[in-house]
Amino acid sequence: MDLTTQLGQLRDEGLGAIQEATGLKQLNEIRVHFLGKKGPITAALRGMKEINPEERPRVGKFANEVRDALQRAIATKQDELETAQMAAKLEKETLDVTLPGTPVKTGTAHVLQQIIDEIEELFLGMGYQIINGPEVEEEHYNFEMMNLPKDHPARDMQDTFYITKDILMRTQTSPVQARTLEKHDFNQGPLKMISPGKVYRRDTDDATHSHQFHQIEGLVVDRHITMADLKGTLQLLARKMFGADRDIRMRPSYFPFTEPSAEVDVSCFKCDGKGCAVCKQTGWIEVLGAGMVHPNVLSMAGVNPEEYGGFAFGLGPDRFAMLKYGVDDIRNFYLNDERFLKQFAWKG
Ligand code: FA5
Repeated sequence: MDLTTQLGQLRDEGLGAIQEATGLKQLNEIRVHFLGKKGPITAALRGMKEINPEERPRVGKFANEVRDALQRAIATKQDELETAQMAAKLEKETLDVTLPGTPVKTGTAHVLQQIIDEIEELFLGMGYQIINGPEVEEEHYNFEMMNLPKDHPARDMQDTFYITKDILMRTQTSPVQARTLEKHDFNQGPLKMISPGKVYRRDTDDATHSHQFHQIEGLVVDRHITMADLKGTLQLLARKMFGADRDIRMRPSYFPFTEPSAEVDVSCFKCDGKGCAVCKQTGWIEVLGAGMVHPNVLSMAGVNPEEYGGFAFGLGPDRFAMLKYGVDDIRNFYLNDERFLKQFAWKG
């Protein structure tokens, strides 16, 4: 068989195979088979030297035409197969954009965070700064700098978890007072701050006690601060949190870091002071501790108590939330039970 006939046969065979190919892999095999280095067309071309030199240009041209025809057919088929493959894929992956989506569960601020936010907002409005302190605290700041020297009996009321002999989980937010006083430059103006955060005590958990709870510390230090300033500030706080008609009263108390010290009660919002189960028939509910900053606390932090004085208070947002929303067990705040938490979602 002469070379031209052989090439013609290869072309027909190749075109037939290409036509029938059903996949890209198969098409590639066909390409390699017919056009590859070891394929029949390359072999046929190698046989050119055997033919008559006059015939060579014609046969050579024909060989090129055969190769081009096969290449074109392969390219066309490849396009066709790829389009079909894409169409099949799209068909399989069709999305129905009108189907309803899976509802996204949105969270809300925890009820305790809501209380903290409300109190922060009130004090920010009065020009206070919000200052955070460490939860893992030095005994030095938690006790000594708060005028509770080693072996002071009042330490017993605030036993806690010790990390080392000198480092503990803070029992109160009061150490932030000392840390802030040490740094404050009174030439820049008075110090007005609140400090919210978690505190820890070795209390046995019950309906009103948790071994981890929250406090918000308040501290104002300047010249000429009086107990009337403290009372006015706490009155505002009580009214913001428990209603515009609330009153407060201050009973003498003791804290090592304030002198004089007071327990602060708010008139019962349930019975308006007449006496009910919430206020245990007294008309008043105890909500926080407060007092005038003890001169020792000032001088230990490098502030001259002859020149400066101030007030401080410490409240438990957990107890505020219990009172405000009638929650009868503090442990509910820490159980992460959605049925409980969702009741406060309307605010978050
Ligand atoms: C203090 O911790 C003082 N540092 C507060 C203070 C600051 C007084 C500045 C004066 C000046 P006390 O131990 O009473 O005080 O705690 C303050 C508040 O924390 C309490 O009124 C109560 O609301 C809350 N609290 C105390 N112990 C617990 C507990 N185990 N679980 C939940 N709340 C608690």
